[in-house]
Amino acid sequence: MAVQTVETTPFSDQKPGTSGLRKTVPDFRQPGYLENFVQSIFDVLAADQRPGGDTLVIGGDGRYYNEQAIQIILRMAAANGFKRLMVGRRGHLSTPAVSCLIRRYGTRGGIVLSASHNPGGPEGDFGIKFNAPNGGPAPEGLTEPIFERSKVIDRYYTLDTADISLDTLGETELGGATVEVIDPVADYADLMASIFDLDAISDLFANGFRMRFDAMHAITGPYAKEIIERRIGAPAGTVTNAEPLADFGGGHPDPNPVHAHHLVTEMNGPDAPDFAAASDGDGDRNMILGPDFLVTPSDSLAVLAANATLIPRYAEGLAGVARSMPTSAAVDRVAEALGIDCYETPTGWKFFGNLLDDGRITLCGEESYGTGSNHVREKDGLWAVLFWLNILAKRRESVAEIVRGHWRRYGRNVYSRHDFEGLDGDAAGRLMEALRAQLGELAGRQVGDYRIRAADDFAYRDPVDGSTAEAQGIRVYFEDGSRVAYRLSGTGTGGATLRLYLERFVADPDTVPEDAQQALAGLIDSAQTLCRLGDYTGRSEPDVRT
Ligand code: VG1
Ligand code: CO
Repeated sequence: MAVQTVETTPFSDQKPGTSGLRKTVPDFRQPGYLENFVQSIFDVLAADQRPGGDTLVIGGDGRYYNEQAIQIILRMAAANGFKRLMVGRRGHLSTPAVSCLIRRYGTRGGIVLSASHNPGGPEGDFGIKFNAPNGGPAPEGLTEPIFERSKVIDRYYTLDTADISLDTLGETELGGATVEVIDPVADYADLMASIFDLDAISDLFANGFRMRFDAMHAITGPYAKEIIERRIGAPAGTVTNAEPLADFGGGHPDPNPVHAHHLVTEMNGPDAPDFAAASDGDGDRNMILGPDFLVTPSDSLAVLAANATLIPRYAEGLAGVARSMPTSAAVDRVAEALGIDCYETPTGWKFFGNLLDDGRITLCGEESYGTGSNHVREKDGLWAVLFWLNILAKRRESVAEIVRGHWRRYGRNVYSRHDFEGLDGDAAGRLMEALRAQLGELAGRQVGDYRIRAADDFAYRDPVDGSTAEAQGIRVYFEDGSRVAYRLSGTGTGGATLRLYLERFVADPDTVPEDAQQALAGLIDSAQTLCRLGDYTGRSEPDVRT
């Protein structure tokens, strides 16, 4: 089968953001758009001498355009000389499952098709991300050359062949490559069984424990059905909205109190189960709830770290932990008590990769409902849910008892993130630039009830390879130990989103209202005043509070 060389012209907008290239479906359907980006990846890999085989893992979250994109990528990968292409049945693979497969089979890497928590459909969002041989999102040392290549690309390679069926397991030849359609769930489910005490969790359910897992019609449905219902034996119906749909059933596959509101309502109702959880479009995020109780992601990371030795895989303890800059310092307090290192990294999972590879950390997480460990190199939604289930099976306390007990022991980092969406991009940029311009003069300034102690623009130097990342968000520290941070989102496809991260430490949790918005009211005012939010954006109410 002859390789075709197709002439193309570059697109100027293929710079990867926080998590790969995210654009709308119509953007991706422009002739050559997907092809240019994929060929840019392959050209950089061809020039790159890092180890890795001739095998590539390919899969996505099942959203609209998933399968068409995979057919294009399969032909291009074969034309570019890959020998083995592992694809999930129907083109389905969760992001953590791709990471698991790359590591288990030692492949050259993988391609994930997803726009994660962004809505799908013909007018919705799509995305593509390359994962390196360690299983993790490509670091900037790879994404920058890919972007540079995309600016000058003038040809791509493909085959003139029909689509191949992805519906049945097995192998098909494709122009010198073997396409292997695999069960998307099996390897991942085996990995989970090797980490957690599934028998203890089965026993919990046998004693009447009730749970709701909401897959939000995204990719985790089949994974949760297999692990929670079949292997653990939770009652049928524990996993809801389990069928992955191209438009996520019209929903917004973002597990937070706004987009998973029905779950919050159920957990506040009279017949609430003991535990509830949800995951996002591509299965790497998690939301954890108990009856009348929502666990913030920052607290969740701290609780997992403090209870890690209850889990078989982490029984020997943790090497260290890491959190992204905007994430609360709750886990820092646990690390201090355990006498282990705690790293603060820029937003985005790619920054945890070196710390995990180098054995410096075992657990890490972000405030955006992402938690993970060294078992893969992505955040992992279902893993976090199983971690909580394992803790609950061992401690036999409620979710709220565990978190309130944690606060009493370590103090509470009261936390919230406020998102202002759909802003004019220029106005949002000016707001950030104005803040940056005054960083040197902020110390000592009184803003409302709060006096500023220090402020900076977060810059990171990777302790393993020395690479640097500048301008990762503005941090403002106050005299009482509170902190606010300001960042623009790097995952959206329309307008700008300003994220305001608010954190206040209280040694005694009983001295503040349990509701974070109430406990943070004064800080919220000061944070908005300091950045002159109203002047730049005309806004004072966020679209989403998490
Ligand atoms: C958001 C989150 C960030 C996360 C990223 C990818 O990025 O804030 O913590 O790593 O999404 O998550 P941003 O730039 O919009 O703040 V996923 O689940 O979309 O891959
Ligand atoms: Co995601």
